[in-house]
Amino acid sequence: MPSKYFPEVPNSIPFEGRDSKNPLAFKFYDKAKIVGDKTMAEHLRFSVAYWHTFMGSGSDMFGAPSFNRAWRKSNDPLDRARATLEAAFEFFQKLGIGYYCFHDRDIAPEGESFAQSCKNLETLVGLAKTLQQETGIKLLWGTANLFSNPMYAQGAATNPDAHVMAHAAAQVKHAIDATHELGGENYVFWGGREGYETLLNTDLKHEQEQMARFLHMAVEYKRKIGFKGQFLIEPKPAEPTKHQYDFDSATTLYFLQHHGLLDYFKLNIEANHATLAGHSFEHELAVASAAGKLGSVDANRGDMLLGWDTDQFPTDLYSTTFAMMIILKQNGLGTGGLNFDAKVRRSSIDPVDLFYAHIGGMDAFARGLLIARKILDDPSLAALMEERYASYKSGIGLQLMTRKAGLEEAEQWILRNGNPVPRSSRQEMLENLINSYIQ
Ligand code: XLS
Ligand code: CA
Ligand code: CA
Repeated sequence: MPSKYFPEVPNSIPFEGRDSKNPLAFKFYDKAKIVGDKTMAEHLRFSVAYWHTFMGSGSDMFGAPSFNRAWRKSNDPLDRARATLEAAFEFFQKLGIGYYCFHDRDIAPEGESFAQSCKNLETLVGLAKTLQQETGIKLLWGTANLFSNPMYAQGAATNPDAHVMAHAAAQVKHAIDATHELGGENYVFWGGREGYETLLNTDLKHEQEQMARFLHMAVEYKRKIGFKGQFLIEPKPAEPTKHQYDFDSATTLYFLQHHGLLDYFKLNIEANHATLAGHSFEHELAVASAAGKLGSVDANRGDMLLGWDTDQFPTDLYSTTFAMMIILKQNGLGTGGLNFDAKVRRSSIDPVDLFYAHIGGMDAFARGLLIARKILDDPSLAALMEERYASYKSGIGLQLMTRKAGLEEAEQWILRNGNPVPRSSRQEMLENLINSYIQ
């Protein structure tokens, strides 16, 4: 593939090790390096988010676009989309990344009519398929943009107007078709505007049931066309609506279970959405994983001083380490991956900044993987955990766990054995242990 859009970047980003000072080299991500039972690339399954990296313009609520991208120049929307796709594949190849993710409206422009939008998408999907075949780069997931068009201002699946819900359904059908055609390994539902601003005009119960029906329709369609990818739901507590229905992992799991959808979905956990919900990233991962439902990750970070969805590239080693500990413990993400749903800052205006950002994110997770593996291999952490819960293995603990003891038996036992003796949680000692591995 010609070096057209990123001429300042070599054909491939090399691994040069931690002492390298080359900003266009990996210091920790060595894709073929074996960690435990898999290569780094197999563990991490990195993906680029099409919307931020190739469609992001640097505009914000206060200012005009600040990025001047060669691939966004043509006045013809379809030509612009083709150039963007070419730039994307040049970027994926040079970076050495295996996957990408898109919204339907990222890769193809919306047309005057729904039929025209579908045609545009089919055209670009055809081109993407050829580029995937030529390069071996794969689609981690596809999704539908059900939030930008003003018709979705009051929701897509949950819109009070059935006409809008029908449009959203038609659009999702087509986005699933596109994902299927490209061999997408997952399909994501992020309910951008599925929530509400005020209860004065919102029948919350009706909207939630409507959302469940919509998801059931998607499950039926998936089965019908034989799409084998994993369906994922991405929780987020707020933004753009005040109250989003998929607030966090726990809320979403309850929703899925309540509506008979749990068997068909896993969760796609985004770090910034976790912190927006008042949780840590690892808490959200742990809740999803404990339910056997951690399917994929949107790897980014928020700014704790700002609190909103800043979608920054991940750099925090504690965060990547804790995330990788959870992912390793559940033996990987299966068909999921680590998708950099992250954007360079508005002032990072050069195309090469996109490389620096991804290299940094990939290195931060590669390092997190290495550290997490060592921590999990250290028997002292597992031994402490084992010991902390050991009292449930026998005696009254075992009776409580097996429901052989109820409230009355517990009362009799306490009367015989007296009050428990407090025991230390060893938190600081454990924090020191983690620090001894962060290097
Ligand atoms: C927005 C979401 C979105 C989803 C895909 O906050 O992160 O980008 O990941 O629709
Ligand atoms: Ca996301
Ligand atoms: Ca986000």
